[in-house]
Amino acid sequence: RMCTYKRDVCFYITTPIFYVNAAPHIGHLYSAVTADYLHRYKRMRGCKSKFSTGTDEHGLKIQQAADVAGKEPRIFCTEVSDTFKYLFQRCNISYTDYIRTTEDRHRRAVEHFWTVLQNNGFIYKGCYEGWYSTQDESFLTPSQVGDSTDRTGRDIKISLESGHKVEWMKEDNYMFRLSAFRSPLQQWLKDNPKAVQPERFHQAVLQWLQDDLPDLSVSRQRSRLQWGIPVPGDPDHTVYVWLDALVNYLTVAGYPEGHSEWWGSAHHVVGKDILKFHAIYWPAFLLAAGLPLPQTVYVHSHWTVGGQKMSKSLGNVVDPVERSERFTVDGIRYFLLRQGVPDSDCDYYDDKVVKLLNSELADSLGGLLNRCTAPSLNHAQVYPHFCNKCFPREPAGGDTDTRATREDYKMLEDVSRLPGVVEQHFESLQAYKALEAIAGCVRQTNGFIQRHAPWKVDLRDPQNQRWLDTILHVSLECLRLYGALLQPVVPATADKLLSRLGVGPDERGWETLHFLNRYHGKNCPFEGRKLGPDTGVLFSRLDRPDANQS
Ligand code: ME8
Repeated sequence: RMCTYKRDVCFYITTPIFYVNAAPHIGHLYSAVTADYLHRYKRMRGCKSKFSTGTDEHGLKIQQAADVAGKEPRIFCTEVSDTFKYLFQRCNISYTDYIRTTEDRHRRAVEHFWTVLQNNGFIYKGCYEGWYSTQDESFLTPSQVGDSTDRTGRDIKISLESGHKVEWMKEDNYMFRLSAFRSPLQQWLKDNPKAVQPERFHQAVLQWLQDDLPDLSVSRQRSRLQWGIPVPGDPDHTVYVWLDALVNYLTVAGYPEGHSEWWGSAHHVVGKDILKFHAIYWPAFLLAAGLPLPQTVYVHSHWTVGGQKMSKSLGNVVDPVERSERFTVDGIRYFLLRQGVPDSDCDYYDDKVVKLLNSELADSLGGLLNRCTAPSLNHAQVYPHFCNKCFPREPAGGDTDTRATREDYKMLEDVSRLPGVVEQHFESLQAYKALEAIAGCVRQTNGFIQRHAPWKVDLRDPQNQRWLDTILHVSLECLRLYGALLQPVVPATADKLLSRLGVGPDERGWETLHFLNRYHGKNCPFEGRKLGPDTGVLFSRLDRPDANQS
C-alpha cells in the first residue's frame, strides 16, 4: 500500500480562520498543529500541498471588541491577527497562505460568490425573525434556546449548545434558500461516508438533517453592522459574517480566477463547535454556486481546563506561546497530538505534559538514540554492517550464528508494519494512535537493546563484533523509521535525529521507509556510512512544575 500514492497530486488543507476578538489559546494551536501535520505528511508522500490559516475579522463581535479596546477596527484587527501569526510562525506551522478577511482579494471573492448565488436564484429579499447569538454569530431555532441568568441576576436567553446569550432579532434582509439543500446534503453524506470524519460527527450531521432546514439570513442591515463587506449592489446591507468567513477557503484557492487546480481537493480542519457551518451551510453555498464540495471536513473536539471551557472570565486560558517556551515547540506539538483525541474533549494540565514528554521523547526516544550512537558502543561512529548469519530470515535456520530471539522477530514485524499503521491513523485524524504505535515500537527497540546488552558483548571474538554491529544496525534502522515518521509532528526533533544518523535531506520521504533492506537480502544505502555530527541531547528532560504553577 505504500506505493499507491501518485506524486504531484494536489492536497489543500485549511484551519478555521480565527476571530480576532481575543488572543490565541492552546485550542487554536491544536487546530493549527493538526492541519500542519496533515500538510507535512502529504508533502512527505510527494503531494503538492497547500495549507492556509488566518483570521476572521468582520462582524458585530469584532466591531464591539474594537470599541471596548478603544481602537479603530482595522488597527485592532491587525494587532490581534499578528499575535496569531506570531504564534504559528513560532510553532513551526508551515502554512503557505495566511488570509485575513479584511484583504481586498477576499472582498472581491465574496462579492463574486454572492453575485453567483444571486444569479442562480438562491438569494431573495425577506424578513428574518428569530434568535441570534452575537458571540457565535449564529441564528438559532426556539428548540436551541434555553433560560439562564446573567451576572447581575437578570433573566436571559442562551444558546443551549454554546451557553452564549441570544437576542430576538427582527430585520428585513437577504435570505439564502438553505431549505432547498436538505436532500442534496443528505445524498452527499450518503455517497461520501468519509466526508465528515471521525464517523461520530458524520452521524451528527445526518441527524441534524433529519429536521427541517429553514432558509438562512445572509445579511444584516448596515445600520446595525458596518464592519463587514457591503452586499453587492445594495450598500444598505452587510454580508453575514459566516458567509464572508467561509468564502476565505475559496479566496486562498484563487477564486474567482484559477481556483480549479486546488478547489477540488479541499480539506477543512475544524472544531466541533463550527461543524454546522462547515458541514451544512458551506456545502449548501457551494452547491448553490455550482462548485465542488470539500473532500473532507476533519472535526476535532475541545481542550478543557479543569473540566471547563477556557474563557477569559474564568481566567483559565492556557497561553500557547508561554507553553511553547516552557516545553519547547516540539514538546507542545507532540503533547497536543499525542493526547488530543478528536472524538472527545481532553483536559489540559501542565504536569501531564511534563510526564509525557519526559517519558516518550526524552527517556525513550532520546535514550534509544544515545545508546546506538554512544562512542563507547559505536566506536567508529558509523551505520554498522548487518550480518545475515547473525539475524537470518528464518528464525530456526540451520548452521547460522543466530542469537536473535522470537521477540526480536516480533519487533521486526511490528516495525515493518509501522508505516502502514501510521499512514492509516494520520489520514483518519487519529494522530494520537499513530504516535502511540510509534512509541510502542520505540519501547520494543529499547527492549531489544536491553535484552542483548551490547555493552556486555566480548569483542575479542570477531563473531561477536558482527553480532554487535547487527544489533546496532537494526536499532539504527528502527530509529531512522521513527525519525522519518515523526517529521510531520515534531519537525525539529526529527531533523536532529535523522541528521545524527547521517540521513540526508532527500532521504526522508515516504518512499525511503523500507525497513531493514539487508535483512531482506537487498542493498542498504546507509550501511557503512559515517554518522552525522553529535549535536547534543535529542530532547532535554523537563522539570515537574510546582503544584501552584499548574
Ligand atoms: O469560530 N479546543 O473562530 P474562533 C480545541 N471565526 N480547539 C479550539 C478550542 C478548544 N478549547 N477553542 C477554539 C470561529 N478552538 C470562526 C471560524 S471558519 C470559516 C470561521 C479552535 O476563533 C477550533 O478549531 O472561535 C474551533 O473551531 C476554532 O478554534 C474556533 O475559533
